[in-house]
Amino acid sequence: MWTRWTFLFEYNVGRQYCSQMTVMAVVAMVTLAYALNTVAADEGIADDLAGDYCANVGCCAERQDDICSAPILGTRCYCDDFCYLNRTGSDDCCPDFMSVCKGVESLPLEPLKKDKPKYTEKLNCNHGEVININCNECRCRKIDENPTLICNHNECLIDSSLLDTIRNQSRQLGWSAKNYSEFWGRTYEDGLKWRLGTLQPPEKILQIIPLKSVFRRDYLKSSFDLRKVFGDNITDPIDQGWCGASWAISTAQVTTDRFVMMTKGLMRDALSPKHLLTCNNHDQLQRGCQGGHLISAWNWIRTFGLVTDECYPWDGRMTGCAVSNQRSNNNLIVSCPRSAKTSPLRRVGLMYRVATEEGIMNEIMNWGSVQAMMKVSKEFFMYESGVYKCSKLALGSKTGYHTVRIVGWGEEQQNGKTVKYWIVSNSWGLWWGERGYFRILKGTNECQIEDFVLAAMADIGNFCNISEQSFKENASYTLNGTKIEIS
Ligand SMILES: *[C@@H]1O[C@H](CO)[C@@H](O)[C@H](O)[C@H]1NC(C)=O
Ligand SMILES: *[C@@H]1O[C@H](CO)[C@@H](O)[C@H](O)[C@H]1NC(C)=O
Ligand SMILES: *[C@@H]1O[C@H](CO)[C@@H](O)[C@H](O)[C@H]1NC(C)=O
Ligand SMILES: *[C@@H]1O[C@H](CO)[C@@H](O)[C@H](O)[C@H]1NC(C)=O
Ligand SMILES: *[C@@H]1O[C@H](CO)[C@@H](O)[C@H](O)[C@H]1NC(C)=O
Ligand SMILES: *[C@@H]1O[C@H](CO)[C@@H](O)[C@H](O)[C@H]1NC(C)=O
Ligand SMILES: CC(=O)N[C@H]1CO[C@H](CO)[C@@H](O)[C@@H]1O
Repeated sequence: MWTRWTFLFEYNVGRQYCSQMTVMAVVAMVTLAYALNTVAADEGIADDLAGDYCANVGCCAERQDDICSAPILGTRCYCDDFCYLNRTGSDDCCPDFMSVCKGVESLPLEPLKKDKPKYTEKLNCNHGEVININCNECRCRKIDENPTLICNHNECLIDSSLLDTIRNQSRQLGWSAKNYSEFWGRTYEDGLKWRLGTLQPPEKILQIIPLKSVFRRDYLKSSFDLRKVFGDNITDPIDQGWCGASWAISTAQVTTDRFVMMTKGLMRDALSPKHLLTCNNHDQLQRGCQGGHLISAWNWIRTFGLVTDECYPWDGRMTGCAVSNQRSNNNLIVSCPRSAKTSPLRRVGLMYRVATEEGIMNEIMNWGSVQAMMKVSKEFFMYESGVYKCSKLALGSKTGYHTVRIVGWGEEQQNGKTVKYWIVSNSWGLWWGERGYFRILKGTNECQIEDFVLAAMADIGNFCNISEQSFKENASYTLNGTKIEIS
């Protein structure tokens, strides 16, 4: 509900031009109808969004209560010079103010998500000049003979004022924020679309009954880090680039880690997220760089398998599937794209869900990293270091689903208190966060990170002779009340 109202609000403050109003009104109406369920979709446009404002109420030089103003979406808009000269107040001009009162030609009708022009504070500019302010393009136009900068007002991925706030409060927050040059100049919309990439699972899937793991509490240490146990054999965070592939990267990397762990480092080739990204689309549900479902990804590795990253390397791009679906040698080997080499196909068993703080810890300690879905909001993109908490700083801005890889946990002292955290690999490259990783508060389901945690056993089939003893020992899971033997 909240996000819908915010959405509405966005269009409400962006109502500068008549030409765009029609589109906005339709969007606002759809949103309203959706949110309140009260307005029939075909009843058209709300009365106060219907059209002429200043054309009806007239234009004024000064603000006078109830003159030169009109009701709009639960508030009032104005047709006086005050509405755009008073830059400290809210921007409250009527949609047709510029065209009716100032005689400025309307901008051509454009798709909504593109330009939503707005005035900025900066008034001095050279006529015709085009400059970029963060993620917005501004053009200098003459209005009343005054050169005025007219800008888009996209929400930017690096939000300067949010950055300031976090920097000022980083001691209390326990984490710090950074202006990443890779993110500067990009819109928040781009961030949500191309830097995340996990399609929200249906309710039924979210409620998969988690495995009951059997473990001894005193066996769980207060800190554990797969990177310390396996060193370089735990693969570094990959940079997904501007491709919503967190679903593929996290699944491939968790699978890799599990092979490393369960074969004690014998099978340590990084597996190919590109293989998953480009080939796991036969069911039309996966959308490549526009996101994917985790369940489908795991099923695909279970039934087909993954080649190594060396065989089909990551390049951050969606292309056609370049791995043949012809398997040879007892279904375990395929040829690599554009080379004479072959690669083994690594597979996993059935995917399962892990729940509770201790259950997740036990899982990682025994079997390797796990995959976790999380709800990401704007401030997360700016995380630099420390123990991240899903703060309320960006409340009201849109959120998106992302998938990451939990590789361990630990604790540290903050202002005299012990703070427990997860150690998590992101997929934005080594330049982001703590060398590609971040830490996040543990045990409090921050950003829903403990809600939907998935894993699968590596199918180490013909390697059982090596690690059979070690991996049979603790294989006492029960699924939905039924004991599962791992063999
Ligand atoms: C600007 O508008 C706001 C809100 O309408 C008002 O509180 C403020 O006093 C105005 N500022 C100036 C300089 O007139
Ligand atoms: C942050 O702190 C600086 C200096 O103390 C101050 O000027 C600025 O207004 C603060 N910004 C925010 C958003 O709190
Ligand atoms: C962020 O970094 C870019 C360069 O990468 C710089 O141009 C911009 O001014 C910085 N913004 C803030 C708010 O520090
Ligand atoms: C990690 O890989 C190296 C080879 O690159 C190997 O020599 C080493 O034993 C492995 N370490 C662990 C802890 O498995
Ligand atoms: C385990 O089995 C694999 C494949 O069958 C074989 O290549 C390997 O030599 C065996 N290892 C041991 C220690 O027996
Ligand atoms: C779990 O058990 C319940 C009741 O015994 C059954 O209805 C359900 O289908 C089972 N779910 C799975 C995934 O096996
Ligand atoms: C191979 C392995 O991790 N074995 C562990 C099984 O669990 C017991 C305690 O429950 C550990 O002592 C073993 O090291």
